Amino acid sequence: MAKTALITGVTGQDGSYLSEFLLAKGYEVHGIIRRSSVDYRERIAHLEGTPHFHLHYADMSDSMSLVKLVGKVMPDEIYNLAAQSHVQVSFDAPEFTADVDAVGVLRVLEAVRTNHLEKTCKIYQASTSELYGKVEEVPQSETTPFHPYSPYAVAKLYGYWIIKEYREAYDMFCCSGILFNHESERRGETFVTRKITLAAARIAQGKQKCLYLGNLDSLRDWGYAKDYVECMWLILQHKTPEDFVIATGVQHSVREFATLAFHHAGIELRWEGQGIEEKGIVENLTPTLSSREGVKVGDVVVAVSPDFYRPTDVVNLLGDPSKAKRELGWNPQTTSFEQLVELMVTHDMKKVAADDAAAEVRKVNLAEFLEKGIDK
Ligand code: NAP
Ligand code: F7E
Repeated sequence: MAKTALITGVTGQDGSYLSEFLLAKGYEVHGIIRRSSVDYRERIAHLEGTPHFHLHYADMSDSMSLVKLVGKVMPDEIYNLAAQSHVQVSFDAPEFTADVDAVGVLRVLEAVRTNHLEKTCKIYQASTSELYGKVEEVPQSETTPFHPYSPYAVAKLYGYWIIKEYREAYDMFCCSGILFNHESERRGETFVTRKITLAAARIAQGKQKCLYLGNLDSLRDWGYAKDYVECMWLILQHKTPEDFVIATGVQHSVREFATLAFHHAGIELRWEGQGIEEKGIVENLTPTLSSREGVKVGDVVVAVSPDFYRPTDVVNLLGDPSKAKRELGWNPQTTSFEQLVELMVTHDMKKVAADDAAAEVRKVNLAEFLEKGIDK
């Protein structure tokens, strides 16, 4: 019989890839959506209306909605991906972040117990490398001590421990995947990688002058989200409920990401200055770009702004994926850093060009509208 999965955070980057992955495996997939003034859900629009994919209104801050939904769907597996997932935003909205990212996990666990599903329903919790925060060792593994360094990380630490507690107290199959940063063409546009790939595409196409970033020295272990959702599933298929670090084991700086992204957009950068004064300057352009209006050799296309510095920042993340490799048979190198950057830039070059085409159509429509005076 087909298994039934319930995904919280189905509209997010990971939720959309996980839905595709589970549908391909023959699952009946249910996802939680919350009321928004905008009805279009970009990442899952292509799945809506297809058989075996079902959406329900609920909210991580509303226990009753979760209890009722779990009772209705009776899932074999729950993937708890819903979160206020932006670290910088967690400094601006710490209480909301705690409610959704910490207490929300407890609400899911209690919804399962209230419906007496604790012996049949497995739960995956979206934990994070941010738990290591102000790191106490490099690389970080399942045994590295935690030192959370943002309201987001502190909330996620509660989620990690409450999952462990329910596993031991009630013998539930619930586990945390401690995932390091994973990116994609569907990554939110204010996370640093996507901010860079979109800006590189816009600058290359003469639509933006300069990209402003924060800490260029920050180091991350960046993987591809599509590869990582497979691990979420593998963790729940493992014979015993355990926590796993999911990472590539390769580290790069924000500056290196930007250099490579601009390269794929046709712009070679050189870096000058230090700290807040550092600049990314155009050293060279590919021949197709040099004929374009806008960007030219010598332009400053990357600058540092204090607006993007955090009160406390996590600056040295590097994961050790040995356990996942050994026990789940997962390959952390499926998509390399170089391939990841290239695929994101290729996607965004097309997106920026298509957005322009769409804007042109809107302009024509607007011109027609004004000419015909439709509202008069
Ligand atoms: P994302 O794109 O920001 O998606 C977050 C999802 O949570 C969205 O579907 C969002 O719904 C939903 N959500 C937020 N608040 C909610 C609420 N109150 N009730 C119901 N749903 C709510 O995040 P992601 O990158 O896919 O990450 C998935 C999970 O993994 C998150 O828990 C994140 O913290 C964690 N994580 C991510 C990474 C990474 O590098 N991507 C690494 C480690 C851990 P809306 O669309 O309505 O906003
Ligand atoms: O920042 C630095 C910033 O916002 C990465 C979430 O998915 O991964 C993500 O959290 C680094 C930080 O991701 C800018 O200071 C420099 O050191 O892309 P990010 P994050 O904070 O690592 C973890 C694993 C999660 O769990 C989270 O849910 O880049 N940085 N300049 C910048 N960051 C941003 N956003 N914008 C900048 O302009």
